Amino acid sequence: MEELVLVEHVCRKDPKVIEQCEISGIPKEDMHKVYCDPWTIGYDERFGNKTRFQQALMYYRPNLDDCQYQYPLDFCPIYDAENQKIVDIDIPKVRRPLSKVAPTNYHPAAIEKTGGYRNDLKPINITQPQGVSFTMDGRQIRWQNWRFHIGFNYREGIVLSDIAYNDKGTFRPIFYRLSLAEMVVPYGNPEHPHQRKHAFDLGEYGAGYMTNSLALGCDCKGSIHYLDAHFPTRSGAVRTIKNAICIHEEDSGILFKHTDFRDESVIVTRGRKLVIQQIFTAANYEYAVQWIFHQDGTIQPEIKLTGILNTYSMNPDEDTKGWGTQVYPGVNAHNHQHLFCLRIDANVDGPNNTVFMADAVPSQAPVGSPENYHGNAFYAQRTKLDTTGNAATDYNGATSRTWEICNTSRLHPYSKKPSSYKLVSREVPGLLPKEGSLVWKRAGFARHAVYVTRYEDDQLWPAGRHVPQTSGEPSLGLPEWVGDGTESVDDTDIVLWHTFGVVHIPAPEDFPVMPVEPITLLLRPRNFFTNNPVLDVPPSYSSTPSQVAASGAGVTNAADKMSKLAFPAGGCCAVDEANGGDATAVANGTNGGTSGH
Ligand code: ABN
Ligand code: CU
Repeated sequence: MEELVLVEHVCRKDPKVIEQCEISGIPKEDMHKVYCDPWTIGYDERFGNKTRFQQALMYYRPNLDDCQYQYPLDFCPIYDAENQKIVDIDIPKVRRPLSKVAPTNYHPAAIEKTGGYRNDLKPINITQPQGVSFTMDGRQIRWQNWRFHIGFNYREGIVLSDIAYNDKGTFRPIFYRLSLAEMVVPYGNPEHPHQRKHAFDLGEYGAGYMTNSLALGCDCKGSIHYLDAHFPTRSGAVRTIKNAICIHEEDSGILFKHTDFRDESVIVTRGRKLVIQQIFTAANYEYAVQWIFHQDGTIQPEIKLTGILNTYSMNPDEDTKGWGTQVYPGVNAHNHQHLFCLRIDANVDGPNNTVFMADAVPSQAPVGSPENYHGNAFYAQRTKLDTTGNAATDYNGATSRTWEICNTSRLHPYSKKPSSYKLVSREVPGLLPKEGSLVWKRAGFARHAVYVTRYEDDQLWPAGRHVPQTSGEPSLGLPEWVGDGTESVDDTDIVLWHTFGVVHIPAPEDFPVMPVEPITLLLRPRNFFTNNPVLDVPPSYSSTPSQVAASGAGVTNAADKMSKLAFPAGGCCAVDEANGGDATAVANGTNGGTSGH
């Protein structure tokens, strides 16, 4: 990151960059208004990998508080980081002068100018009057039967280790280590030099290095515990990021509920979740990485994408040819993918695990046959992924495909199926850059949704240990470890690698700053617990048929004294004519007011 900061200063003073700025319509004396986001060059065969290079994505800010991504410049200087100078400039054949369009911004002064903030929001508070329900012992946390260690490093950011669940008095191991191990953001515009835009934000920059210092009540609300992060700087000093990780609980809606339709006897139990979060800024983009733990043994990694689109300039009459979208006049936001690679170091009831792929499929027997006379039969077809080659598999939405990490030595007493954790992930686009392309070669981990390898101490980085300026020949990381595909991953110490993400075809709603887009997946216990592991969570309300018959009322164990009727007078809600409100919501004075649940 220290190296990146220098590039802008060098660009502003370089005569050839100044000349290109003048051609774009920026006078010399305005060079202080020229900005650049330096991206590591990726790989460009003209420059190779003997010297460190940055590609400088250029922008202009007419005023200090304007967002520069709305004024992209059309040329791209190449910076030699070892000699701290510009060695080349990529200049397009068709020039795109600086846009003269008025700025659009997202800061408060700009919003005030365009009509101001909406004023129909009442405060919403999260209170935990008796404090939080988790405890910390150093960096080990305990919460609702969970116990694990929260680490952090320059590259992956949050690393969770020794994850175990207390199952009726016994801590059962589930995962040895969980982390986001790599990501790649390939852009889809075929014109040179945009093929170089494919950031590996972990391996090239570091999700730890780029992590934000989080603010109470802003990045997370409620009762928060923070952990700091410490890194060496280039000079060997220590850099501390205060509040790099936040830990808090959130209400998570209904955990389970059932009403007997005969007499309306009911049980309703509310759930909560524990969130371990970091947010990192990868130049224009923000990524909020959440590790969400649920009471029922589910772990839910979730990534929230926000921040600003990477943009390029376009002329007023220019056709984006489908490779991007004009999100604001003169601003072309190129199509791209965000592909994240999770490293799941499994330890389900012990180190020896096996992965099965599960596909919901109809019976193979034809309609009218004795095995499937009515044609309705279907089942979960399980395929053992017994070698590294067989384990390289893709998502299939048509069969609701999931992957089960199993301990085949531990069968469930009822189902007779192995104790397992199931990967349920439904946002799994394939890598769109083609086989043989630069990204396909460099991001070998993204060729398939799932890989399984045998555990090795030094296999942490699926795009290779040193990612900047790798040519992809040979492909480093996962493709090397999969090898010829013959190594057994059956009933042994394994790591599952999962690549998931989104295809982002930009739209004007993503500009000038993107509302959060969440991507989520689940690691769920299956045939792991004897039965529903959250039956002992106190219900908010419970009535049995006999209680209903006796008195019509039940037992409220965990009543929420803070909840109240939205419109307590029992009449109709107030209508704010100025806001064009419609008086449709009616307070429920009888049922909501007297029944107690
Ligand atoms: N998204 C690429 C990147 C990250 C950090 C700094 C510069 C560029
Ligand atoms: Cu995006």
